Amino acid sequence: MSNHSLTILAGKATDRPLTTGPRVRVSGRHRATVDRDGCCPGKRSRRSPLACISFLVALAICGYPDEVGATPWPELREKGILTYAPEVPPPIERSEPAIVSVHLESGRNIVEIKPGVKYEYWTFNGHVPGPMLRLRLGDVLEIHHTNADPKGMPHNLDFHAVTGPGGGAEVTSVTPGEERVARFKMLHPGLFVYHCAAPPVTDHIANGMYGLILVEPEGGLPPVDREFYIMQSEIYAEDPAQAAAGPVEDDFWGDQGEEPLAAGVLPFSHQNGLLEHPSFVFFNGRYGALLGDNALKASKGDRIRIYFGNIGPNLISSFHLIGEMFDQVYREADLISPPGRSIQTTLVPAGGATVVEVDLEVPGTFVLVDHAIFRIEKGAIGQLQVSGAPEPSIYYAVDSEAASATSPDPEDDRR
Ligand SMILES: [Cu+2]
Repeated sequence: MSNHSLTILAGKATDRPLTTGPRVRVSGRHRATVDRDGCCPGKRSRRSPLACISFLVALAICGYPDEVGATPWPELREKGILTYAPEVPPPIERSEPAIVSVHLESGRNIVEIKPGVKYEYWTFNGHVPGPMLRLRLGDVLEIHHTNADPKGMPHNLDFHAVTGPGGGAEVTSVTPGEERVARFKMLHPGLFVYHCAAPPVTDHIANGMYGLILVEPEGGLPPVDREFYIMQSEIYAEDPAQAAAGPVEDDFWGDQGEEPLAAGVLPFSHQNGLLEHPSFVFFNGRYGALLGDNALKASKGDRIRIYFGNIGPNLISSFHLIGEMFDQVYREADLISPPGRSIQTTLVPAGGATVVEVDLEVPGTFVLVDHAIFRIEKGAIGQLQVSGAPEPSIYYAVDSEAASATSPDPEDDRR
């Protein structure tokens, strides 16, 4: 007895006819139909030939045994702790590998992403970013994936921590009402992104379906005082002027033909994604998620660790903490090699992550940014509030009288 799955890949034509299997309905942009002759007929009559040819197409009939009798699964079994940004699951105390069971549900949620601006996110467990998972090298992630998408769209899970086709996407694809369960052994330590990879993967990522999974190395990570989860992302919304001018012709898909949204909800723009022209760049899914009352909080003397992911979908992040150096940077979230030290700004690729540690010697408010600095005006800004007594030996404002008494005449410097 085996299951079968259909995989549709965007951007590449196949010379193989789709001769196996029944007529299949897929999400591809987002209601296209693929049938036995390999065409994409029907709904998208206005789709450009380029899009029709290049959309899709590989049909993979894969057998996955229902039982893997001889597989030596870990004897320990536990329920994974899921947390939502900026919270991080606690360090793993056990030294033996375990089967870690986690339930993720795909869905939608209309969120006020900026005061007065609403956006319909596609979500895992109702949140953007999705929950953070924490395992240890050698653990087996047992993922239970269900789908509650009210618009009937299939979704799946591509974990960058998973070794195997699609990072698990092939065996976790579900339509509403279904549940699929898969087990993946963690072979590499690191901090990894996960995302939905259902076609078109561009839209599923851009609309919010992503999160982080940490796989601790053997022996765990050094203890720190506080840990935080931050995810950078872009939103590609339709410009109001574009919307007023009528339907947008998309360079790839032709007529976008998006489903209507509730009044006051900002429409997604695939075309602006193609142009790499984001409307917003956020930390943790919305403007102000890390500002004011939502700022990260720590105390003078703490060592903090930030798990920072960048899902893109297009931009590379220049992650920087104003007024501090990263004492340690696990570059590109490599938790095996010795970390870099005393680094001001670190690059985080789209679909990548980093882990940084900072010793907080001085109190005050520190600002997190993508140092591609115009992006702060698009939302890529947060705060870290550090409490504690002043530390004048490190940071001290010398008043003007004292300065004149103790410093050389400033005019000297101008001669
Ligand atoms: Cu999806």
